[in-house]
This record gives sequence, structure tokens and C-alpha cells, in this order.
Amino acid sequence: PVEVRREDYRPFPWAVPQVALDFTLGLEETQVTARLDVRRNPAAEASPVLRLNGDGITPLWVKVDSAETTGWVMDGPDLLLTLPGEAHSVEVATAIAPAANTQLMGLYASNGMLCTQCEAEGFRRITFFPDRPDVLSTYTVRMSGDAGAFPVLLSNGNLVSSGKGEGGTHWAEWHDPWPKPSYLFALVAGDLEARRDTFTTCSGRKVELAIFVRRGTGDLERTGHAMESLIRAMKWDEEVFGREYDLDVFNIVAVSDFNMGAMENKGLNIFNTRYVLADPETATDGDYDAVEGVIAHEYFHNWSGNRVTCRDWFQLSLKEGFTVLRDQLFSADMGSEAVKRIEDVRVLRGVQFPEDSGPLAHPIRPDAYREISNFYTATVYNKGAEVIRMMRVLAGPERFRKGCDLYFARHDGEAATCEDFIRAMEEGAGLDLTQFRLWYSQAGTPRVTIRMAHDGDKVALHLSQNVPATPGQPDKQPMPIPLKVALFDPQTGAHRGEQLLVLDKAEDSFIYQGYASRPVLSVNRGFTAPVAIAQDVPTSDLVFLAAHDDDPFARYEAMQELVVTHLKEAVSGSLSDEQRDEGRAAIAGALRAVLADERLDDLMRGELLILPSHAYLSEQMLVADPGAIHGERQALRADLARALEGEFVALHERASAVPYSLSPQARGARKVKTQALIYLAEGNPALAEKMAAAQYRAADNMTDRQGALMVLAGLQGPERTHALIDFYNRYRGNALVVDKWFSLQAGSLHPQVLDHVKALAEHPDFTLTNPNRVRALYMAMAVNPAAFHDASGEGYRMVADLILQLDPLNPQTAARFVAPLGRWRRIEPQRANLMRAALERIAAAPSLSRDTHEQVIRSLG
Ligand code: B3K
Ligand code: ZN
Repeated sequence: PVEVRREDYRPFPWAVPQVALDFTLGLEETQVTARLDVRRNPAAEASPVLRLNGDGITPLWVKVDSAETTGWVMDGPDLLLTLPGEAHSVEVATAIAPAANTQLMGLYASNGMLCTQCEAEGFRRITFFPDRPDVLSTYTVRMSGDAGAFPVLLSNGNLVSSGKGEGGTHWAEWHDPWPKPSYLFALVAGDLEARRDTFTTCSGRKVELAIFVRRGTGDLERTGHAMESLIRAMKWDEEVFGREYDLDVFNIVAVSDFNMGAMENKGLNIFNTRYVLADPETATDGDYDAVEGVIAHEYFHNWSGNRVTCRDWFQLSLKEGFTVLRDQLFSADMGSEAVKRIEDVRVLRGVQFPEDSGPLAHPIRPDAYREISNFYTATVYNKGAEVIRMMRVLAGPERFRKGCDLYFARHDGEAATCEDFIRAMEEGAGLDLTQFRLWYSQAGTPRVTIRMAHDGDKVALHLSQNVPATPGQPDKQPMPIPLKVALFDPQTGAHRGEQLLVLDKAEDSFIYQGYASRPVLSVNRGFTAPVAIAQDVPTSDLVFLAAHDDDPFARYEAMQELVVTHLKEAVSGSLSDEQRDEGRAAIAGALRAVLADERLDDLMRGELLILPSHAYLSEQMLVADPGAIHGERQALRADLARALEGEFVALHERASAVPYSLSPQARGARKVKTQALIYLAEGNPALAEKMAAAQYRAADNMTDRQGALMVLAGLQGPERTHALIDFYNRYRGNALVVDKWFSLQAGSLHPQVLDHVKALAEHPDFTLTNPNRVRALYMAMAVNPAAFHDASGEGYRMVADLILQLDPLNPQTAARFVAPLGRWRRIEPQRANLMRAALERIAAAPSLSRDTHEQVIRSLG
């Protein structure tokens, strides 16, 4: 497999202003003819050769200017034509087999319906085409099919006409007036029903909204939250970013077989059911938030992605990083800004930081890939969002908006680059981002070391930065790092105002006068920079900030740091028994304050109760011992639970009295209720079993029920079995809830978890052909440290077996399981050997997909 390099970009020699597609639909076979109006692209180096990408398809016939021709050749998967003139019409016919498409890329069948997924390179599995994002065309799509099997026929844009055909068929023709790249093409045909609503845009245009689900599944009643979220997102994008919707219809279709979360096809978003369906009985509060966030994300792509698209796939963060930032700001506005920020940082640290410090590290704008599907990563998405968020911090929200306005105005209708975005931001927001561009080109999480010196009434902050070496990037340059800081007077509990420091050198010092006594430093408030901070802070400072910092993120951060520092020392074995007890007591004291603080709302209290994740803790150590980290973390939790048992029981009781609603108060109550159980399960398992069983039985919503079942799944008493059987029987047939049933068991703290996973893989409801189900079982296990890192190496073997089995069916999903094994260099030697052996076994397989091959080679690298 060849490497594609960013520096090799060349414009395509041909423009394709118009495309007409004609589909004769069938699950087993669908016939496709494509007519492309092509003309030479004056902006490109001229070439008579027209390369049309294909993947697993062969042409049935080819016509040029309406005459059938044999003047074409195949070059590997691609079709090549040599065209003499300036402009031609090229027609190609293909036949594809949707029901046999297990990769779920291109046109495929899902529960009797037909749907598409084209990003990044799926369109070439449907027909021959210049399948690259810088070729923009207007599409006319005609489709015909059996009216009984496919009563609903959808594509991008507006419905132009429809009618009955012969032999029980019908047809529809759609036209999308907005030029778009092939990756935004979509088609859906099936027996669907829809929730409908309307939205009137700021300029007074009425938009018909519809959310489609499979008919007769009961899913329609679960689309209300998605519709409300869509309407809120449309309104918010007008108000906050000045972006108005631009078609007469906006359709969403929910599909149960889907590789990713959702897809922003122009005017016809296709969603994993997981991010559409929600009702109190089947969806948790977390699921409600995820639906709202993903609905908004895909909608926001209409501008950041569709109206302005990407020149090439190296620019992916241009649309993804920006759109993630947009959805984060939206969700913050819809709920609690502080809690949202904490959740986003938790994902960044738990997923992106490990990626950035491992063998798969890459800049947010990568330089090379073999399979682009492997670069839909936490780095491109989440770090990409952080990088744009830093621009917003540097400019302030108003000037940032000016930069965005200029970007949209200047590049509307174009395929743009990250550089275009940066330049628009420089001009529109009035920033000099010369050095800032390093955030796009350098991989690795910068590490900022801070030392505070206090002398007389002078305070000096000595800061230094180091960007670690990453694959292919041994030497790094210092980057501009914006840090919001405040200096607290521990006596008064106040500070003199927040300041924004920008550390743009390897080392720098910042001096403050007028501090008679040594202040307490609160740094990277709001997490203004996606960096790791290293500093020697007295425990008393962290306890102070955990109780008093007026920046809620910083307060959370102090609490985390208190625990991280303690666990790091405990795991390294450098603590005496006495020191360990002291450390635990300090944490218990801080937690007690959190439990008692009446100014805190429960949503925030719930965040402060969450212990730093195993992944984040491992990240703090050069070489991690997963067994030791897990053991110390659980022992700390048990100790805290025993010290605060009365408080946790009281909290659970208070929260249990709050009736179900979606208000922040009620959601907060549900959050702390299950947090209390998680603690008690370690400190007093018998009591926790009783309380969790009671919570399970009393539950009138999925948040309480899932929380209770999660705790029970990790315990060994009889209530575990009762609840698991009850849950399955209650929800059998509801795929999304059965996914939860698989996940809770695979993610549990139960000592026999690996045996449970093996048994579940044989369960009649388990299948390798549904990505949600595969992830529910195996991703839950792969991120469960006690299971995956079982000292026997069994967890690693199971993941390797899965990858080998899944790769021939669905390479994109299989390749996602490689990263957990790729962490081996940062794991203690015995486990590291077992992990490497698992990777080598995969590498030795006779034929691997390009997806899995690339990830395995990089991971062994
Ligand atoms: N743009 C899609 C991602 C599709 C990835 C396909 N391999 C979803 C999103 O980010 O909104
Ligand atoms: Zn996206």
C-alpha cells in the first residue's frame, strides 16, 4: 500500500460541474449509471487523462459524448480515459451488491433498507468518479425501486419529481443546487416513517424538517429529543455564528448499522440510531447529551464542512476541529458551561493525550497516510477543537467571530485548507498566528513546567515548555501556549483578577509585585491550553483550590491533581504507610468538603467526585504498571468510601427523593446517586449491593437503572444475576439497550470479566456484522483496564482474535481496536511483551486490510 503525502497535492486536471446519477435499486443488486459533465480545469496542469477512482467495481459500459467506447483502461481499481477536447460528457454504468457490503462504506443494506456512507472514500464503491473533496459538482439523482420494499426514496437537496413505474416500482428525482464533493453524496431507500417539524430561518424561509426511522419499530416515539435538539442547533448557529440554513428540507435518517456516529451529507444526514433515539425508559442522561451534541455537530457541518469544504483529507481538522468546537460551545450554552468543559477535557486527556504520546501520534494536520479512515482521530477532532479554541482565547469571542465571518465569506463554495482558516483568523480577528501555526504541524502534548518563587513582596513564575518527540518528529520548536492564571491570597480566599499569559519561548518568567505573603497559583484556568502542567505544589494549595477556586474548571483540576499526585507516589512505592494514610486523609477531607458544599449544584458535585481515569493516570508515568495503578486506585476508593460512608449514604438518600425530570437539578441528583454507589461498592460491597438492587427496582428511567446495574455487574452477590436477567428480558429486541447490557458486563469490575466476555461472544444476540454490537462488547473490554490488562495476556489475545476475525468483514471498525495494543511501549515489560506478540500475530496474517495493516505497522514501528 502506498503512502499519500500532503506535499504531493495537485489540483485535479478536470472539473466536473454536473453529475447525473441513475439508480435501479435492489438489495442484492443495484445498477448505477453516472453521467459526468467534465471540462478541463484551467487552474490545474493540463492532462488528457481522466482518472476516475473505483473500489471493487467494474464498468459495464462506458460512453463518451453519448457514444459507447472501448477506449478505457483499468489502472488497479481506477478507470482511465484519454479525452482529446476541452469538455465532454462521460457515462459509466456499474452494478453493485449492497447486501454483500459488510464494510458499510458506499451503498449498503441495513435491515432491509438501503443507505450510503461515502466519507472519506466510499463514493468510489458506488461508481467511478474523481473521489476527492476538491472536485465539486451539482448532483441530480434519479432512483427507482420496488414501491413495497422502498416506499421512501431520499437523496440530497430537494425533491424535484416522483411517480409510479412499471411492475410495482416507483421513482423519485432529487436535485441538490449546492456544488459538493462526492463524499457528501447520500441516498436512502426503505420502509421508513418520519417525525416532521418546521423551522423558519432568520431571513424568514421555511424549512421542512424530518427525522426518519424504520417503520413499525416504535423508534418514531424516541425522536422527539433529536428534533428539539435540531431546532435548537439551527437557531443557535444563526445567533452565535450568523449561519443560516440554505435548503428547503433538512432530513435525518437513523440507521442501526453504521461505522461512525453520524454523517453530514448535504441536506440528508445519516445517523447511527444511537445518536438519534432517546426516551427516559431507554436512554441515559449521557445519551440525551450525546444525541444533542451529535445532531448539532452534523447540522453545523452544513457551513463548516459543506459550504466550505476541505481541499484534501490532510485538511480534515479544518472541518472537524472547527465543528467540534462549535458543538462544544453549543452544548455549553444549552447546559452547564463548567460541566461541559470538564467533560470535554476528560475525553481529551483520556483519549487524545494517550494517542499523542503513543506510536499513532500525528499532528492535527497530518503529513502522510495510507488509509485516511485511520485519521478520524481524537487528535484531528478533539485536539483540533482545542487549537481553534486557543485562537478564540487569544482573540476574545467578538474578534473570533469576525475571523469566522471572514473565513465563511471568503471561502464559501470552495475547498479550503487549514492555512486558509488561519489567514482568515489573522485578518478577521487581528491576530498574528505566525508561530501559532506550529500547533498544526507539531504532534505531541506540550509539557509546561512551572516553578513559583516568592521573595519579599515579589512573585516570580518561571515557566518552561517541552514538546516531546513523536514518530517522525524528533525535534520540536516552542509553541505559543496561552494560560489563564490567578494568584490567590489564601487568607482572604480572593485573587486580584485573572490574567492571560502566553508562554511562547522555551523558558520565560512572569513577575508580580505586591504579594506580602506567598500566594496560591491557579493555572490553565478553564483549560485554556491543551498541555500537561508539571509543578511541585504543596498538598495544602491543592486542598485550598479544590475548596475555593472561583473557576469551576480549576476547582475540578485541583481535586484531580490532589488524587493524581497521591496515586503517582503510591504506585511508585515511594510512600510509607503513614504517608499513604496522610495522602488518603487529605483527599477524604477535600471530598468531604465537596459533599457538604451547599453552593455546588449536583452536576458539578458529580464531576468533582469522579476519580481520575486509569488512562489519564497511566499517562503520568513513563512506564505504567496497569495492575498496580488499578489496585491503588480501587484501594483509594475503598478507603474514601469507608471514611465517608455516612455521607455517601445520605447523599444517595437525598438524591433518590428527587423525581425524574430533565432539569439540571434532577439530572445532577441522578449523577451523584450513582457516584455514591460506585464508592460504596468498594468500601462496603454488601451495603452497595442492597442499595443498588433497590435503585434498580425503583428506577423509572434508564440513568438510574443503568447506574445500578453497572455497580451490580461488578459485585459478586446474587443481585447481580437477578438484575442482569431482568434487564435483558425487559429490553430484548431493543438493540441500543441490549448494547448497554453487553457493555456493562464487558466493562465491569467483576474478577471473571474475561470469561463473561467470552460467553457473551457466543450469545445469540452477538454479531460481528453490527459495529455497535462489536463495540459494545469488545471496546468496553479493551478500555476496561482490569480486563484488557489481565496479567495472563488473555485480554490482548482476545482483542487480536477479534481484529483478525473482523478485518475481512469491516476493516474500518477492526482497525480501531489496534490502538489499545499499540500502547505497549509505555507498559511494564511483561505485559508489553504480550501486547507486542498480539500485534505481531496480527501483522503475520496473510491478507490484512489497508486500514488494519497501517495501524499495526505503525504500532510495532
Ligand atoms: N464526517 C463524519 C465522519 C465520517 C468518517 C468516515 N470514516 C462524521 C462527523 O465527523 O461529523
Ligand atoms: Zn464532524
